[in-house]
Amino acid sequence: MNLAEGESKMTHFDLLIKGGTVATAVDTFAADIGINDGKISALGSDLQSTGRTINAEGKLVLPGGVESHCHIAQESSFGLMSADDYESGSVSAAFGGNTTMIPFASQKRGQSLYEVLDIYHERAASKSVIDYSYHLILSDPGESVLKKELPAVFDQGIMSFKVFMTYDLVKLDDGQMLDVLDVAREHGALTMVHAENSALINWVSRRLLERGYRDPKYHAVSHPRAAEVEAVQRAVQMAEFIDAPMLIVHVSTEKAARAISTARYSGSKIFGETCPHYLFLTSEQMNMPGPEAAKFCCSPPLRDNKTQEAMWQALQNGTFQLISSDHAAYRYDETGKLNTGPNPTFKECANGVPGIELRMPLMYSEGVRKGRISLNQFVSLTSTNAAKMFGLHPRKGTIAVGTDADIAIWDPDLERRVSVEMLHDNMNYTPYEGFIVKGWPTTVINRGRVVIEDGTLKAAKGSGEFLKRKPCDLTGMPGNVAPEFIPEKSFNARLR
Ligand code: DUC
Ligand code: ZN
Ligand code: ZN
Repeated sequence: MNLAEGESKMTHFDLLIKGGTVATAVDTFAADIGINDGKISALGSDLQSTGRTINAEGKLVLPGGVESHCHIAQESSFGLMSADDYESGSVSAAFGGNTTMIPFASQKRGQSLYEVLDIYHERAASKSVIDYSYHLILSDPGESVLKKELPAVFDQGIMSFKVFMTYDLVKLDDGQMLDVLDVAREHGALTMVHAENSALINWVSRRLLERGYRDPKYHAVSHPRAAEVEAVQRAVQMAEFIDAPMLIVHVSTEKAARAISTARYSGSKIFGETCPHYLFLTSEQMNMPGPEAAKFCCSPPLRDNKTQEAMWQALQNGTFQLISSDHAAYRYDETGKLNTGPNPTFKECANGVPGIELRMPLMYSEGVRKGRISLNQFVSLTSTNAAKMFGLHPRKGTIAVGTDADIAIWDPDLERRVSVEMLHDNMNYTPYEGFIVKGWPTTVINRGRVVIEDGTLKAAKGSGEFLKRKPCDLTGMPGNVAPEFIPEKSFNARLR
């Protein structure tokens, strides 16, 4: 139809986002976005609608964040419940620009995976305001788990799981690691690894305690870099041997990053993630007497300024595909960090720092605004790559016709000073108190539903949906494989 001058084509969209600058993992362009039935139904210029229109002039219109590493309504290995449930955790995530989160469903030893999933469905379904899935934490991969339960869980669309090489109550030995990698390979699932050498940490910890170094600030000393580097190297060898993809989570050292990059350069499917606390905090912050340093205890621990630079480089050059919050929130009181008493040793304080709401604003402010990463890298690191790796792409993680209308509208010039009061998690401190952050999401839309607007929660609890995921899609992941390299045939390939 040809329109006469001054006449515009009026269509109905349930929601129209007009006049913004859209960015995906690859492109930045001006476009209006028409949304119908929860999906993006049109991208174009000068779209007109009889339905509701949101003016996005001067704003960035980005895919909603996919937060793929957070601990929500989850007990630690010692049985301590995290501060955030699926309501406060998802609300906080949404205020931070996320429209999907993938927390953990954690198996206690002796527990069947079916029971684990029943528990977490119960915790999530009536509470989450954004879409969600889980990664399993596997602590007891016996025969029934490997042969029956894990494949059944994959059939339910839970295509990833995490294993620990440390923490006495959850860790797997190398043989168990090989067992689970083998099952993962067969089903196209992704194994996430907490890589720290358990014996090394226990060895150092015992000596520290014997010599009277008890305070939480020694936590960082008790988890030396060598513990991470050795475990990452071992995990990588196991993944290469089985020929299974592996994601090393919360990488905190330069040498571990290099091990990942070298492995991928050799053609292996090894991927890496780091977290905002390794970019913005250092162990110097723990240099205080008494229990307060417990606020910064996390594993792997905070490092130093030089390592921060190495972590930025690994994000810039494609060694890491993800920046995730590892939100593991324990309040600074007797329900959390001080649950064993007012003066915990570094061994007793719960591990983890909060950060689900600040992950993307910090990365935008310090990454994009300061020229460390491009806007498109920001989108891939916070949304698209996670959607791909965890089997949600293209439904999630991008802006295109036919995808879920999961969109965060950002005011790139809004500047705010971080304080615990402004955040929506269930915490009584933030390690980022006082940080000046420029660039915040102001409207957040999940499947066409406005979840956050004008600083207010608009979505009902329980309105987020459980997402059945596909096998992980590792095509097109940023990588650095040498073109002439011919990898040795894997163990499994040799048997074929
Ligand atoms: N380390 C973990 O492995 N999980 C939760 C938080 C932390 O610090
Ligand atoms: Zn971990
Ligand atoms: Zn974690």
